[in-house]
Order: sequence, then structure tokens, then C-alpha cells
Amino acid sequence: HNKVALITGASKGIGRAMSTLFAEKGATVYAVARSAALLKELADEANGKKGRILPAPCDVSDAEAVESLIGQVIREEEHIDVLINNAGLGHFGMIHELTEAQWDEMMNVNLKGVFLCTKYTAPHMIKRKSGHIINISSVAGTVTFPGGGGYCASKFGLMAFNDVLTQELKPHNVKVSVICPGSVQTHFSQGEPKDYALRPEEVAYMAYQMAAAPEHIIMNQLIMRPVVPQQLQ
Ligand code: NJP
Repeated sequence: HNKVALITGASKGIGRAMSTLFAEKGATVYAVARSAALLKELADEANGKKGRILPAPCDVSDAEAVESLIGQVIREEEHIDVLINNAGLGHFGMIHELTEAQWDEMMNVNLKGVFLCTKYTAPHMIKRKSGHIINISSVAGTVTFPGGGGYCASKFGLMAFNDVLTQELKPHNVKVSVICPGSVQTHFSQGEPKDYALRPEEVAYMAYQMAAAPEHIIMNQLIMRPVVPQQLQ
């Protein structure tokens, strides 16, 4: 509570659920995504909650935009307690069928976006010797499958990034964690979401537990999957 959180990919799905939960718990949430209209709607919904949601329209793959947004947050709040790198997307198909644009989009958002938000936030956390960066990866960052060539590459890359960041920030008392969800009912997958899939609120709940853990506890990594009904196995 009374904490400042910057959550990317906040206009939909998991990021939206995390923004709502963190605001309910009293945090000031800078909600980052490209769709300004959806962010405004989300902020209005949070009216009357203990905390608040501030729309922060920004493309996380745009270095100038990210640098200027984080500068603005620091001017307004003086610090960022929690950064959640959640914005991400997947294009699925055989490697030789993926287009260059699909490949670039996944790398630009899932990897470069995480790099940029971290690059401009970490120095403030290091200076204050306090903070927490939570990366939303995927089970696709732990196991590969046909059709996941670009997506798995981006999420395995994110896992390596997360590992290095954990080691670099530990001496500065800044926590780094990663959540690897399986299938979640969001806009992420084309077609109808599977009804046994995780709900975005369930992932948000775990992210909140990580962020709100006592100072002396760090939850490094969480892999969470839905239990697939037996008749579908
Ligand atoms: O997806 P979705 P999820 N700059 O599509 C935003 C991982 N994951 O919540 O910019 C800034 O409902 C977009 O906003 P907008 C997944 O890899 C998921 O499921 O307005 N924001 C929207 O708010 C990802 O890392 C599943 O279009 C950008 C949000 O990202 C994370 O969970 C399984 C942006 C995406 O919302 C959240 O995905 C899994 C940009 N350039 C991992 N581009 C799953 N759902 O099954 C997109 O293992 N956004």
C-alpha cells in the first residue's frame, strides 16, 4: 500500500487485472499501454478504490517515450517501488512461415520493451537501495514447442535477461522476480480462450503476493499452469 507501481501492458488481460488489484490494495499505479482510451476507462473504474490508476500511454519499444515516461513518474512520485514488465505478444507458426514483421514485433515488445523499461527504472531503485522488478515471461520461456519459434526465443531470452538482472541488482537490495504462466484467458491467443485456462486475476494475485512479500523474502520464480481436465489430456 502507498506504493508506486509501473505496470506495462495494462490496457488488457493480465496487466489490467494487476493494475486493478494493486490499486485496490492502495498503490498508485502508472498503467502503461498504447491504447489511451482503454487506459482511461481502466482509471475511471478504479475511482473510489484505495489507490489510483494513472493512464500512461506509451509504446514500450520506443526508447524516447519510455525514458520520458519514467522521468515523469520520478518527477511526480520521486520513486518507483515496483516495475512489472508485462507487455508482450505472441505470433505462432512454423519458423519458415513467420513474417519478419511478426518476428520484429515479438522481439521489440517482449525483449526490447523489457530492456528499456528496466534500463530507465533500475538506476532510481539502485540509488534508493529498494525496489522490485517483476517480469512476466511464460512457460514458453521454459519449454519449447513447434510453432513457438519466435515466441519461445523471446521468452527464453527474457529468462536469461531476468537471471542476469537478478544477479546485478541483488547487491543493491533490488528484488527481481519472474512469473511463467501457462495458458491465461486474455486477448493474447487468437480464438476463444480455453475455459480451463488461468484467469488473469489469478496471475495478478500471485504478482501481488510477490510484490507485497516482507522485505526479507524474495520469491524468485513462479511457474503456474492450469490443471487441464483429464478428458482433454
Ligand atoms: O495479453 P493481452 P496478456 N507497448 O493481449 C500491451 C504473457 N503470457 O495479458 O498497447 C505497450 O490481453 C497491450 O496494450 P496495447 C504474454 O507473453 C500470456 O495475456 O493497448 N504495451 C495489452 O495491454 C505477455 O507478456 C499468456 O495494445 C503493449 C497487453 O500488452 C503477458 O503475459 C500465457 C505493446 C497485452 O494484453 C501479458 O499478456 C503466457 C507495446 N508496444 C504468457 N504491445 C496467455 N494469455 O495465455 C502490446 O504463458 N502491449
